[in-house]
Amino acid sequence: MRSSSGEQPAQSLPAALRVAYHRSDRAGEQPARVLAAIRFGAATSPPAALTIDVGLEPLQAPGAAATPGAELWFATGPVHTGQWSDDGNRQVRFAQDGHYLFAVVELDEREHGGILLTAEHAYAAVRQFQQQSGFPHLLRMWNYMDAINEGSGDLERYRQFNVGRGRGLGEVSESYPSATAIGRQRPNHILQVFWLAGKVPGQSLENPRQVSAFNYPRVHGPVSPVFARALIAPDHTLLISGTASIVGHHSQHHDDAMEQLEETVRNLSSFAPRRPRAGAQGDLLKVYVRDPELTARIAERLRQLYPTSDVLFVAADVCRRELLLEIEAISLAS
Ligand code: 3EB
Repeated sequence: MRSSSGEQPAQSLPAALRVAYHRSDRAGEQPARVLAAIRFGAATSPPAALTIDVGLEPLQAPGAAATPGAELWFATGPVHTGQWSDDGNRQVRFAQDGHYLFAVVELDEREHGGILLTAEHAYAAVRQFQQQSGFPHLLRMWNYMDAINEGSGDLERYRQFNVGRGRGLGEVSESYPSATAIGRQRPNHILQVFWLAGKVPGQSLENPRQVSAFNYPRVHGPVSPVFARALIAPDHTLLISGTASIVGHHSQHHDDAMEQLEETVRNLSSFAPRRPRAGAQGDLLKVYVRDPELTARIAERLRQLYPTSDVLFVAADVCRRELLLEIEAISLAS
């Protein structure tokens, strides 16, 4: 937080983020307090201050242990929860632990007049909430929506989402958070936006192999996606945005999932020098796959490449119709 009156802000080291995938066969093994549980499909999870049910189906990777069904963000201090509504009565649910805040806004497109206005209203709520939250710095955002590739040209729903997001968020005074935007395969009319914010800013990173999304040329839509390729959180955790087979701003290897995987891995590798010197813990990877049939081959290759990572697969549509998979990653600092 910026101090306007000149007093010294506290310089204590920001608390270390702790995140893990939860498997239902390990119920009862998580004694730590959970700030936020992000649950996929009909998965169960330990009690959490904030539970976010995401309508994306987890997929079983052959040979793996039980399918992880939830992503748990553990509390780093005493937890407070609340509900807040903006001037348009849009509800934000949140939980914070003194260091970090998790929050979610879920809007029904049928009540907001389509994806563009729904995104605009959701992001207006994000902006208003953030201004008064005490956790002003957006670190990581997820956007889940229906039928992301429906519509053609500038009317494609992902592009309309981008118009609404840009309008709702308005001018931002600092760099963008890392993010994911993904399509549900079973529609429920809900635009779901959830995010991690902090008291201290992160450091956003761009990928030298890719045009920054906020500088995409007009051909990808009237308003560019506003996110950073990655962000280093205050505790040095590396949060890599949804990453796909895009070089420059062009999709590569149309219709070849395994080649897209290799390109995506090269994109992820750009951030390898920025990985914190991790302890024993491996990275967390979340893989969004358009065709669940591809899970086994992708899982096998990822096991070769990242033997110590924990990988969660979900069935989902990627924001360009030719893209068959997308991967986001977390490299924990401790
Ligand atoms: C891309 O690189 C792929 O709109 O928030 C990845 C991560 C993608 C975040 C977003 C979109 C977003 O353009 C898509």
